[in-house]
Amino acid sequence: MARSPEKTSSGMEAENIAEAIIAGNRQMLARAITLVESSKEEHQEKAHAVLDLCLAQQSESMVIGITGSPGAGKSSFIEALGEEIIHRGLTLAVLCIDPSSRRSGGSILGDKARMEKLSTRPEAFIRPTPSSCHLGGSGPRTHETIMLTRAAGYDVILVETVGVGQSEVQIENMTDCILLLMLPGSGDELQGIKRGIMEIADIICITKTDGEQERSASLAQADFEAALGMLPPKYEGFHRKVLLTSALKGTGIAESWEEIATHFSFMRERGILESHRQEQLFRLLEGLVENELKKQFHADPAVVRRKKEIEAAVLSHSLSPFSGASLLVKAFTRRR
Ligand SMILES: Nc1nc2c(ncn2[C@@H]2O[C@H](COP(=O)(O)OP(=O)(O)O)[C@@H](O)[C@H]2O)c(=O)[nH]1
Ligand SMILES: [Mg+2]
Repeated sequence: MARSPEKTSSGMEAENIAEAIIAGNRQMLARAITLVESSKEEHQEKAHAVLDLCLAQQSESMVIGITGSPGAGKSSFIEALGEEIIHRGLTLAVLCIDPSSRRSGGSILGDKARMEKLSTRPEAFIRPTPSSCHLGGSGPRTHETIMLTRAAGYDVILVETVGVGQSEVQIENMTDCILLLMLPGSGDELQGIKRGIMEIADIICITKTDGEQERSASLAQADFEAALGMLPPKYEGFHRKVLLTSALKGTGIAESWEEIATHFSFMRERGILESHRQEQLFRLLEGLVENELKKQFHADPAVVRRKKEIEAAVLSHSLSPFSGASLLVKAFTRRR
């Protein structure tokens, strides 16, 4: 497709940016992600041009979500797992989209410190929390960031995210495999776990099973296994495991990687990986169209003009919500 050469702030053309990303230039990847995260329209246009050019180069990256409550030990686990991944001769990108990191401010630094070893590795690319990250997990920008990172050819992409609120669906929509990290706890504490997050997890890792926690860990393991047993299987024929890990001692980390690899083999053999990715693209397309339509609808002058009056009519029971919605949509579409 012929494109007019759109310039970035630094004057580079989309073609050159995409080429550099595909060639493995990390600075360019980081800059392209910043472009993607920018809310300026000209940056968005440029970002989309780069993304289109990167589409032909999507590598077979394993996209893995690492989710769990703040403080569950995600960043520390990623540091340990990252070392294991590199040790096995693979390259790795880490995308941190933990909204709690942004809220607590200081913990972005904390994350960097926690991934200190990993961030000095030439095999690893670390991207901390984007400034545009909103509560509820990752927005559509994460999809774009993952696409750019895949074009850069990383074997493994780890996405750190807090499993809160609506974000479960989003995590599922952009990863191939989900690890749920849980602190050792049993009985009553299990009650607090959201069913939704347990349902989407492919592997559960109980973290910090060292020191004082070592004794309660196997009890927690049995409890989590029982809890999983009560849920329908995520994939027929795949038994979801509960592993005991400690980033501090380095235990259970190699085992976690092996379980991830087993899960990917399972998905590849059954054709699930491909169909899951196809479904993700389909849902992304649908979601983006819906978002854009919503935006246009709410910004439409005719809608804005009539909205208050129709809302008031609905609230005072003089108009049904059905007729009200129909009138508003008509006000929107008649202008087109
Ligand atoms: N004892 C112990 N502490 C850990 C372990 N992993 C993380 N921590 C501590 O738990 C706290 C939260 O860890 P962090 O990785 O930032 O959790 P995140 O918020 O889920 O990313 C930090 O103080 C870590 O030092 C572990 O394996 N053992
Ligand atoms: Mg963290």
